[in-house]
Amino acid sequence: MERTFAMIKPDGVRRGLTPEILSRIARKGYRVVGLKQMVIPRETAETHYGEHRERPFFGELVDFITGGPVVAIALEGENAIAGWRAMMGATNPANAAPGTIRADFATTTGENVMHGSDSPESAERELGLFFQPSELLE
Ligand code: YYY
Ligand code: MG
Repeated sequence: MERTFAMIKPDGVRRGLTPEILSRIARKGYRVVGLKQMVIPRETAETHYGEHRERPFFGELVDFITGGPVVAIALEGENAIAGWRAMMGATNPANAAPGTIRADFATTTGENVMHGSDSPESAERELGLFFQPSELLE
């Protein structure tokens, strides 16, 4: 069993995609062990996306991700980290496989609806950044 951090970004929440995304998670069989809607504090967003700090899109990325409520989700399941990345699809929706969330619901890299941790190390770090231990199910 593995845990990963998934997040419906502000574009997805604004467009009312939360039920669709949660339904896909349920159909896949992942267990939701943490869930909350929140506006991300700027400092948390900068930490979350710290690996991109030097990239030209960093400022816009932080503006976007803090610009409205997100839904933070802790997922549990067999191979959940890679499995959730596969369900999301490629970062650029133009390259995302048909049937993935980004292919089905997004058109631009900047507003691509979902986040998912990319490794066990990221998953642990991001879950710790967004959830208190007491907010997660056993
Ligand atoms: O993990 P993932 O979200 O698929 O992509 P990352 O390479 O980690 O980039 C994080 C985030 O940054 C991406 O979802 C959109 C944004 N971004 C961008 O706006 N322009 C790029 N050229 C690359 C990434
Ligand atoms: Mg990433």
